[in-house]
Amino acid sequence: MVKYSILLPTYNERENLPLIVWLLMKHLGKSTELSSDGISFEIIVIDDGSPDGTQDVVKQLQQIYGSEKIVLRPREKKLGLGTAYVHGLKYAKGEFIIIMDADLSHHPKFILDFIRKQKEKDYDIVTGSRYIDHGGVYGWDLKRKIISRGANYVAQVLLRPGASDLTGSFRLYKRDVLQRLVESCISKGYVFQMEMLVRANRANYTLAEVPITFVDRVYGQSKLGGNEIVSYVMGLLKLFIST
Ligand SMILES: Nc1nc2c(ncn2[C@@H]2O[C@H](COP(=O)(O)OP(=O)(O)O)[C@@H](O)[C@H]2O)c(=O)[nH]1
Ligand SMILES: *[C@@H]1O[C@H](CO)[C@@H](O)[C@H](O)[C@H]1NC(C)=O
Ligand SMILES: [Mg+2]
Repeated sequence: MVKYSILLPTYNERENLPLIVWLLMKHLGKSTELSSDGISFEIIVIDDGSPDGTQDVVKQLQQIYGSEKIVLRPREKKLGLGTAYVHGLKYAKGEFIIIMDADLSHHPKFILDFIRKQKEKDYDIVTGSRYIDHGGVYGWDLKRKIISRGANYVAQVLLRPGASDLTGSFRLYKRDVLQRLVESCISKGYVFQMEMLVRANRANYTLAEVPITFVDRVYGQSKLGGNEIVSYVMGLLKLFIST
């Protein structure tokens, strides 16, 4: 049976984690048209020493669901998302890897769409897109919508990446494809997600998109700030020059 490893990077997600895990069980653990007794999957939580006690919550969830299903692979301190994926990948047992945010912005119900799409043509990557039909963003103010759209538009023009949503981070990868891409990527922050797709495009990996709706987090704080925008623009230009 094909196995999927879900990588959940967390930093201060104590409130969100029980709900996201429950939703994952609800949507993947039951019988669907894809599989009569649920999808075979594991959840790998990569927590970067969250001061809010996220890891205690993970341990409680392990009591409920088992430590095979919920795997905790913590790190000492906040080291960033890119290296969190590399770290989680080391322990992943699945043939396919799903990356998603743990803050409920990415709803687990879409994972079945990713899996179904991947099977259609044995795609290397399936990426969630907010910017195709039936996709969307909820809960952002106009300013943040404009920043996100603008960032994506400029990147489309400069990089021609063959994907409509570059800065999103809800994706399914073949395990070895993710491994190779992640090793070749050097960016941080939002540029990292974009670099992954640009390099995938340059390496001719096959990619498909599924629409997702993104809902802004209710609990906790987002990492987007003024610094993020400056480093996005710098990173984008670097990619433009180097790929
Ligand atoms: N392990 C780890 N997770 C992180 C780090 N920064 C953010 N995250 C997690 O990555 C996901 C996306 O982060 P978030 O701040 O919501 O980004 P945004 O949605 O783009 O504003 C969430 O699940 C965070 O908890 C980090 O440095 N290390
Ligand atoms: C990708 O495909 C194009 C067009 O078929 C080809 O010219 C190019 O050499 C390929 N690149 C790689 C890295 O395989
Ligand atoms: Mg978020």
